[in-house]
Amino acid sequence: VWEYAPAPQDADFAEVKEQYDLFIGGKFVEPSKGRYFKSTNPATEEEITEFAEATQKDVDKAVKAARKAYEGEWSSMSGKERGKYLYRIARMLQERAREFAVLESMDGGKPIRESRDVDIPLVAAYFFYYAGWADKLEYAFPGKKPEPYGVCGQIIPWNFPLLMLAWKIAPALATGNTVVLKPAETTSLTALKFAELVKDCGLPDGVINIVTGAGQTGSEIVNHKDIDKVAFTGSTNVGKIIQKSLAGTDKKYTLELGGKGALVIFEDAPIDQAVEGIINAIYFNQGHVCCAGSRLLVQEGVADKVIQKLKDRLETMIVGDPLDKNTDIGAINSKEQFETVNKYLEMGVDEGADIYQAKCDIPENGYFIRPTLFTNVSQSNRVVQEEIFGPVLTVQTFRTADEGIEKANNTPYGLANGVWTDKGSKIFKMGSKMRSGVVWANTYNKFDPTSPFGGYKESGVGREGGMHGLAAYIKN
Ligand code: TXE
Repeated sequence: VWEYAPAPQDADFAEVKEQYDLFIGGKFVEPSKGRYFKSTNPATEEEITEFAEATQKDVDKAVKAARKAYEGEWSSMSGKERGKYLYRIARMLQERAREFAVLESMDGGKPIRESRDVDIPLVAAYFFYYAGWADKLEYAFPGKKPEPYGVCGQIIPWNFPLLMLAWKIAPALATGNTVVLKPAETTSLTALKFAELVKDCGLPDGVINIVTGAGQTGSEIVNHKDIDKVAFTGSTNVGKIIQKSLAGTDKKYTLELGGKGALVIFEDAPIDQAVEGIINAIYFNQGHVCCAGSRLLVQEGVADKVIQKLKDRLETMIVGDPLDKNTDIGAINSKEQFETVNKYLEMGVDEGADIYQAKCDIPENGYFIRPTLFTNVSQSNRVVQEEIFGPVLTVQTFRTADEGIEKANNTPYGLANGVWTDKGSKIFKMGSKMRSGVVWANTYNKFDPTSPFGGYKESGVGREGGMHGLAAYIKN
């Protein structure tokens, strides 16, 4: 739980309109072709609302609005003034935290306990953090004249909708850029609610533009000639497409892509604490986490004990209604992702793994998957190598630290890993030898605005968060 004291709530309910337009130049405008697409609640399969489908023409309009804002009032504004807007956004988010949390859970399927205690408080925290940098850029980058890129195109995924928006928008604005952001098609609701908040906060028109749509809209943003920088979070496949299309242009880019994090549990680890760590690492947000710890590597001497404790713990987990405060695992984000995860469950069995699923009840409707373990897997199995992005953990054993390191590093990804041990020396060894942007020790999935985050290998290019995240929005 983030330590900022929550501000008083002024929204007791979460209002959802029947239809949402695009947010361009400070106004809500209809999409040029008049097309909208439906958005459903993955826990009930009921339609929630409709979002506008932005075409090339709409993206162009948004980029022009962002350019106009960049060349107008925004670029001549002092850092201190820009910071004031970011502080204001952060405060307004806190005031409406409950409403945002409910909408995030309805639209995306994550348990309300997580959106209330993790997502939304962190969203505010990132805005506060970058607000603080806005008037201190010359101290952050001594000897430089920190200049923004101009207009940034930002494309975000569906696993942490509002948090990814904050990771993108807060540092871009702190450094004086303007943005055109596209939320994911299954989770655009809180981005549009955020647009309403932006309108209320008096930010100059065009500094933030939100366009909705599917991959095609994203591609129009990436390839628009007047975009100076692209920031993308999503699948490694799409990241590669974006990287290829930017090759040969002078656009800058950061890519936050997939992962297949390893949890290395040594025999000297506090076992009960490690089991809780594993639960948090893989079942948080239904496993829709790019840095999820989806591969357990447990030292042979304690393997049976850890696996048994893990199975017992799975039986206590509650899978179901995301809006129920007791729920541990909510709904899989979309029908498509539900099918993907189920495909991997079948694949694991076909590859010869033993499957263990908690025996808990799950609702009849909606996209729910019981927490799952695969034991008896080998390193080359696709369920060990590929990002499943669901509540599915593979279990392997190792004997020596070097074998643990070798297995941890043996996937195409390198975003995050974790280590559990009583020995500081092992933490240092694993921290320096495991090839990933983050290595957590005796904990997992801990986020803080001051810490940089990003991947090695196919997990991405560049860093977000902290001063690194600020540097990603200024010219070298
Ligand atoms: O992601 P996409 P998908 C992984 C995860 C998941 C898989 C598929 O393994 O199972 O990806 O998810 C936009 N040009 N992750 O297909 O397509 C899209 O509209 C520009 C991991 O939903 O990458 C959305 O806004 N943009 C990941 C965003 O990209 C394009 C988070 C992400 O969608 C585009 C999400 C294009 N050609 C999925 N095509 C993580 N690492 O956090 C799509 N988009």
